[in-house]
Amino acid sequence: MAQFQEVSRQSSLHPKPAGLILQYGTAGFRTNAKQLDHIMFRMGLLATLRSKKTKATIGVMVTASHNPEEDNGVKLIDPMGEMVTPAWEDYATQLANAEQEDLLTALKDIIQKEAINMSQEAHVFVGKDTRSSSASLSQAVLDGVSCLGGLSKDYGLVTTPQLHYMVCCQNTQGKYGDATVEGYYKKLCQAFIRLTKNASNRTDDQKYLCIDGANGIGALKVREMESYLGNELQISLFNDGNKGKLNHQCGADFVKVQQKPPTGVEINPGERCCSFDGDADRIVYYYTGSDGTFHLLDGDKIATLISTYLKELLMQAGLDLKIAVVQTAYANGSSTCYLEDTMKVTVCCTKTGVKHLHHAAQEFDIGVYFEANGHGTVLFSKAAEEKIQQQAEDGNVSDEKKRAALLLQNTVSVINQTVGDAISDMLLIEAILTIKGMTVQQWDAIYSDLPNRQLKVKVADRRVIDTTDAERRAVSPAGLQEAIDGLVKKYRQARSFVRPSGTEDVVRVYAEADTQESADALAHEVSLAVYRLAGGVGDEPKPIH
Ligand code: 16G
Ligand code: MG
Repeated sequence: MAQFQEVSRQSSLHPKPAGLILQYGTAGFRTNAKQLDHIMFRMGLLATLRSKKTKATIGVMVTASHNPEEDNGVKLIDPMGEMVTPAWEDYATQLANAEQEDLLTALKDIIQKEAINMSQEAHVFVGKDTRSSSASLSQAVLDGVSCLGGLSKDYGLVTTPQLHYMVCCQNTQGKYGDATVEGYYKKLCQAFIRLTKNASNRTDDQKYLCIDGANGIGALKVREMESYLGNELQISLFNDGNKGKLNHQCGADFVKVQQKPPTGVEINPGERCCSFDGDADRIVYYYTGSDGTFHLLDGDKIATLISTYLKELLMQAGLDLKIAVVQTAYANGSSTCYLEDTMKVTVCCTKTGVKHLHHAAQEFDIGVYFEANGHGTVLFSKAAEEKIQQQAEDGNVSDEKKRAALLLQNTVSVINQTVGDAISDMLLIEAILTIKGMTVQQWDAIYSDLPNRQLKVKVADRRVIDTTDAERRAVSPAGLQEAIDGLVKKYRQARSFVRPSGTEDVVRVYAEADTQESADALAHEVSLAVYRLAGGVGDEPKPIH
């Protein structure tokens, strides 16, 4: 077939370095940009097959999120804007690792296994972040698509969640919105303005927000969006990419892991600030106290704020919809207690990685999912959306119920349900704080985080660690879980778990306890146990000072 000849011809222009093996990780391929040209070309091929198979538009996003500028990566997006289904992650890995001369065989193998009709049309949306390597890498994706006769639309510079949104809009024939960046801004900003415009006593102070754009795509897109917001939000944008380096000492991951403010941002005590990550699918908030202390409001605090707000509105609207919060093992123990004991909402715990949380959240009328690192969104079932709409339009309900239902309706519109979205989450959080007349300090005071510590341990082969119970318990190597249990018992309100990272060649260790000293000591002792029982390499972990 001519298509296969074209693949052979073009693939020699995107050759795979012999012997290089890469895995489709938690969120796609991610490594030094120099190793990725063949991967991108091949993901263009795979996206085209996926499109033929699903008879729908597929997305390919070129980004390495919060990784350093030198890295890059690729994420595949399925028809409803969700992350690609796990079976196809395996195909992605197979195709990526086929040696140059075996590429056609690997491709034909997928076509045969999935019984793909090669004469079916294919459509692929492509987007990229601001990395210097992204331009040529996204061209490699486009080359892959055209080889197999697929039609592509290049959105150029967009955030990851914007591309997810476009794919969903396209495949729902515009029901979710217009598949344009302008359509995205209009939908979100109009909903935001409707949510905030009637809020009483809103002061200029409350409209003011300081954003750390991580020197990435999120900064560019916030600038683009500003004109759609009118005067409803006054943004000071820092780390907009004009001078600083992408993700370097800034961005959501830096702030969350280091538990300190990013560089390049002028923060006055008490001011509300937020940080995006490098592809704007994560957000964390923070402020500093007048004594200089740093206060982080992470994904758990965000989930708590959103679910409290939604629960109140549901009650006011007289709607009986089941709301649940989905977290991972990294969720601060205080947040889980607060949600279960005080708020009385269902809490589920899944494995790390957005696809797991997203999947679990789909089981409820309203599923609020957030990772502690700030990735998350809210999913509304179709039935829930319909009930909300009915209540908003029903002529016979009380004014109070109607008002609440209208707020819910606009809340649905401000949310990007396809994936966690820093811009959409930010608008939602700003709207909630406005409607509730709440300061960032009051939000922070809903519960107090337990002190915690995250460490990483290098081992010869991190696959020796196997976990169960949503990664909260280790089943191998032998003796490790018993050792952790013994250590946890020494501290108060303590909890600890270990898991192999899905994005880095390390084992991650998490510990929390009643004081920072205890959390630090526990994390260190558990790291030592991992080092000894799971084949640690290099120097033994040192205590934290
Ligand atoms: C990826 C995941 C994120 C997860 C992180 C864990 C997506 C879009 N991103 O960044 O959800 O928290 O990996 O990394 O799924 P780790 O396995 O190295 O700890
Ligand atoms: Mg990201």
